[in-house]
Amino acid sequence: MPSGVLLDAGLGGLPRLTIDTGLCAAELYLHGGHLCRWQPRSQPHPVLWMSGASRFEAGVPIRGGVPICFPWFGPKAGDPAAPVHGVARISLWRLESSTIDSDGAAAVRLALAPNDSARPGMLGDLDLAFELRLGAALSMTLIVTNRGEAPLAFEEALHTYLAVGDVRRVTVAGLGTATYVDKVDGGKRKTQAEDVVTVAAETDRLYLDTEAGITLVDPVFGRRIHVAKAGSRSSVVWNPWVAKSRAMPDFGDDEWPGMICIETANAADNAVTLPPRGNHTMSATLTVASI
Ligand code: TA6
Repeated sequence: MPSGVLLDAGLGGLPRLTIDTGLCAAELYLHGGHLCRWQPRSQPHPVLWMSGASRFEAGVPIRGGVPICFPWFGPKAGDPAAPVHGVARISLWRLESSTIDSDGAAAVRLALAPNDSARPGMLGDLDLAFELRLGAALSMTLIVTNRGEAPLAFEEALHTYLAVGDVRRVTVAGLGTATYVDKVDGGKRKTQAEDVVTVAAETDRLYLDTEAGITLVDPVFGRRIHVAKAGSRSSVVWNPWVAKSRAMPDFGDDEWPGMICIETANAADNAVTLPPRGNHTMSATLTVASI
């Protein structure tokens, strides 16, 4: 491991990569390929939110950070017993490489092959790689390759949990006029009328056919987080509010004001179909600036 990068046993004894450089501090679990912490040195507050009630156990998703939803988003169509949000976040990924680049950023590559799936056969012939660059900015790239002989379809999301001072006071810009599926209102399709999204109740929206970057303005933490993306046509905005928080055992009852999910995805109408030996890349880049 290069200096500033350590592979050790983290919470629950799960293998963890700890990154501690002049640019940022970060923690990446091989379980789920799950980034749990990224904090640039310029930021007094973590950028990624983690639940204090999260479990750290094989086969169970971690609550917070950046879960990787793959190869389906939400419940699996026609298979209610399948794990919600797919198997990537509950499978053990392999560490392929970790380096420190000339600009001081850490570059890490993880891989998940069909045989690594926590549920045999549920990745089909889809092979995954996850590349991260962690410095003053954070970039995450999910690369999917179809190793099979037939076209394969999948959904995906970088289900990013952002830490905020008070979710009732943030604004989310970049989704104006987009169509969204409102999961709090029975999946009705609506159009985002306002330029900015604000949160005043349970919010669970899957925005479709949008490639726009998203800017979260947080007056309490005094910062703006921008999420630029590529290879993604869906975005999700989520806050569970009071009742849903209480219904989730791995989410603290009073934690909901401190987080919002801004997710980079391809889901529903935007699911991706890959030809044999085809590949697809989706990436999100987070930058933080004080306001
Ligand atoms: O991305 C939003 C969402 O799909 C919500 O519907 C909510 O269920 C959330 O994900 C969390 O899902 P999880 O399976 O991690 O509890």
